[in-house]
Amino acid sequence: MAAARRLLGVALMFNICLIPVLSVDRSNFKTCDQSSFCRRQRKFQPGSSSYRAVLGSAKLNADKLEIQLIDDKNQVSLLLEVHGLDGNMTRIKINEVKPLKPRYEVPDVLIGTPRPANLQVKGQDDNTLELSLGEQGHKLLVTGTPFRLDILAGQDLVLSVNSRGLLYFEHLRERKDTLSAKVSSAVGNMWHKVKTLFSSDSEKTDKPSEGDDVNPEGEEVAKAEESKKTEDDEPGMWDETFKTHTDSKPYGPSSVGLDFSLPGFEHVYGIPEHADYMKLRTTEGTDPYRLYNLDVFQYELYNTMALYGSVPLLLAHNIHHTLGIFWLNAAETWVDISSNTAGKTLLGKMLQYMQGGGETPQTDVRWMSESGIIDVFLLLGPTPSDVFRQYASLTGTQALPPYFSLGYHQCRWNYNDEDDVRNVDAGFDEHDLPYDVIWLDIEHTDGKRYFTWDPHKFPNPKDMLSVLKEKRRKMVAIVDPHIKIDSAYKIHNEIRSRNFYVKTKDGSDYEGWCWPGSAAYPDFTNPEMRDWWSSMFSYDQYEGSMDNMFVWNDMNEPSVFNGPEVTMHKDAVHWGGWEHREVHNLYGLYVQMATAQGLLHRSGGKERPFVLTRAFFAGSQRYGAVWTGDNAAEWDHLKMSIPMCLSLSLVGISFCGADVGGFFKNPETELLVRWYQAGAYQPFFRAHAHLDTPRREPWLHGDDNMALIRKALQQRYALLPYWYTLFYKALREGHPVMRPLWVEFPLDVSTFAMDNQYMLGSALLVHPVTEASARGLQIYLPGNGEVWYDIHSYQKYNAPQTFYSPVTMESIPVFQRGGSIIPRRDRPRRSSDCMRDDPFTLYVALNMQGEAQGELYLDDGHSYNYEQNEFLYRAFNYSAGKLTASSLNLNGEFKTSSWIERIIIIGAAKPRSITLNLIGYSETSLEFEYDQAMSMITVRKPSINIASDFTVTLR
Ligand code: NBV
Repeated sequence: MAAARRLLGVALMFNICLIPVLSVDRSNFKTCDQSSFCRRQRKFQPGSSSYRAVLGSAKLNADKLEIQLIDDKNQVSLLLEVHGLDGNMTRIKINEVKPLKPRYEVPDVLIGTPRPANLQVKGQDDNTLELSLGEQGHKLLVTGTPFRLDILAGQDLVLSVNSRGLLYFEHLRERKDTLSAKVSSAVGNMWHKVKTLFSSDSEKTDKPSEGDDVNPEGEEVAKAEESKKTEDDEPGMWDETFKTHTDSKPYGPSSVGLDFSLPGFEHVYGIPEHADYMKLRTTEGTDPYRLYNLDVFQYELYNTMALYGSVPLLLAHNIHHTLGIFWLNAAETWVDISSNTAGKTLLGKMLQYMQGGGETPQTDVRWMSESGIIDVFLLLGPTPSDVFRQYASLTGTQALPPYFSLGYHQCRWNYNDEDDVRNVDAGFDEHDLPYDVIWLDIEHTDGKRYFTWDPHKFPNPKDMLSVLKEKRRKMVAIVDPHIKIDSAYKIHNEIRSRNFYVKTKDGSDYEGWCWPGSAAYPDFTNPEMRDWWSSMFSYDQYEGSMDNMFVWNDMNEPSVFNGPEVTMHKDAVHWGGWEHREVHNLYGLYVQMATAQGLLHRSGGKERPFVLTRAFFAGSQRYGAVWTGDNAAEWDHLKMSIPMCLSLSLVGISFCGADVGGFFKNPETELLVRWYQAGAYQPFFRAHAHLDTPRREPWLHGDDNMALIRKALQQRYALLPYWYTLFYKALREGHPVMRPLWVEFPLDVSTFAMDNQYMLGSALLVHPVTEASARGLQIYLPGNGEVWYDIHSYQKYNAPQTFYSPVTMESIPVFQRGGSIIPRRDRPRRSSDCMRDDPFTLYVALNMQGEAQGELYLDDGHSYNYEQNEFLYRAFNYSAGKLTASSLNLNGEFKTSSWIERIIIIGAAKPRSITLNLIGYSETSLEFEYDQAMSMITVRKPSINIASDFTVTLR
């Protein structure tokens, strides 16, 4: 039996490595129809809600309104809570009044208890309650029968809840079928038993605490209600089989769902991860967008299938408002989108509008989750940056990356041994290519036992790391969460002896097949397990590791080769007795959280970690970077990297990238070069390739192509100060680093669906070439009365305009916005660390008013000393012929020898003289050159320390 399983595992592994045809095997993954709760909910069509809110039961205390909801079909009652939240948000929770057992509420995603804000009753009639909501004059109307909520901004209705009557709440129940009832014990007793399995003094405060044992009253109520119910059991409610796997569903149906209507909105975004356009499309006639973290082998583009990560945040934008709906639920979730304008052409919509007969465009969103409660945050904006700030106040902001991690990463599956690493590293020097990090994939371990090294291929990891360290470079090694079951493997023995593995429904350690063969899965939902895992990264535990080695978590969906949909069985049991179904989408976040903690602890809390993860959830931004998994060397995959990262950026995950070159298949040289050019302008910049692909280091494609790649790398490195400043702003304000155009131009409807070009911060517009044999491309430069400058030629463009830009293989179309100042470090170096004290060039791009502003953030790039004010945050301001530099935060102080070696002012008239005023010095005149054709001034060697306040005056 064991041998047969092993064989199956090997076969599976081979399949996974060797299938020649590149397309997903859809039959491995459920459609909505095959996921019984999705099928049940979708069958439930819009109409009048059977729920009524008993307004007479309303209890209002300062920031919370509680009302009972009754389902007139079965008399089950639910409790609705509406919370006023500080910062123009509201939270709506719906749960059973007396569930048979506690329902899961997602822990560890919110960074704290959201700050409350007052709710006040403003009016009431028989069927409606009117409340004031937030500081921006929003109103909330609660309608009794049928139950619905409406939110108004002034006179505008911006969001309605349950207006389509799709509130769906499967209350927990005893199984009626007598035969099964004999076999399975009552739900409450079962829960009690499972919990006892996990009870230990290790249980801490974030475990379910209130009412988590059998609720005797609950049983009574349930029994009484049983008689009233007319619901029939449907297939899939008490067990569900998909392919060869049966989900035993010991607690029966438990799904929840709710609809939201967005009148006036035609554009909705977010809910990654899907390999699809940035603007979400209507799912009428297709499957809903699915959020269920899965290892999808050879994923397909342009569809709504689930991928490795999930963030249940949807954004809506129109010229008046930006809103967010954050559905805090970690179970399998599906999201349906419909719209009354879908399918209508722009002309059709315009005609309708001109004839005055048009209905208001509206988007409807329906969320459906397999279990848990309804816990949803409505982020009321009203601007894009308000929504980013609101979401950040709930789930935190992007961790500030160590500076090196914004450089270029060289990866493949696998660098074979220490010599290979040394040679590749030397190749970069030999060919004058900057890079920061070389990566090791699973083959570096001793038989896929993570935290170990293959004794033959990597006998002296510390020597290897030391060589890299001397060159001021780093390494990243992979640590996956599946643990080889091997009694000679320390990590396995320790986890087993501490009882830290996820359990099967029967209480034994859950086992599955993965890279090491038979493997078990640490229960990362257990805080003690996470602490222990973190401790494994200390230098004395992780032998051969050093402080320039960082980590990569793969397969953390979790991937289980022989599990249902290549993941863990939903009836597996976690800490606190919770089923895997409840926590599935959180598992990957916890793996990255524990790993990042480990890297932090190994440095005594001093050094910033770098951890890349494949699976993620809301809040993952706090722990590091995310990549888009196993893409392919195809032009469409290159294109798709932009909307995929934009969608992630919109939901707080700014540190995103796609495998440069494509993971599967072998890119033709043109595609590889174009991918480097695009990747250089995406936040996480790493080349990666499948084990079976030919080597593709930059020097293997001929000198001309290598030169093109070198140029792309150099552009990346020159802009590192700008990238770092953007990441600092993301940390502080929650603004995405890479942004859709509409975020910067929220009134320009023509940008709302654009995802082939984007902004980096507010100053750069990037439109990478993603077509084969491109001769040119259409570029749109937005902004009424604005100007833009090509960053390579300095050519000026008036906006708004769309124009055809001819391209060569050298072209990476990037434009600096008039009105911005960008600091760059233009001297090519070996790695980012080698640039630490390099001088800056300020690129001042004037707008039509002859003005410009910019910022620079600077610190040591690796520690947390910035929290103790060891940083510089500089402001540059150009107006009326004067460039001034001052501090944006006077508390910050950081010693640096970096100086300004050049100031380039673009879009300026020729001055007669340029002088410098530095506090404490007399005025000096500066040398400059003027390029008439480009209206460009180059001020040479002003020789000012970057920390100094100064004024440069043009006369
Ligand atoms: O560890 C091997 C690969 C890795 O290179 C890739 O980046 C991951 O996304 N890993 C997946 C496992 C198997 C892929 C077929």
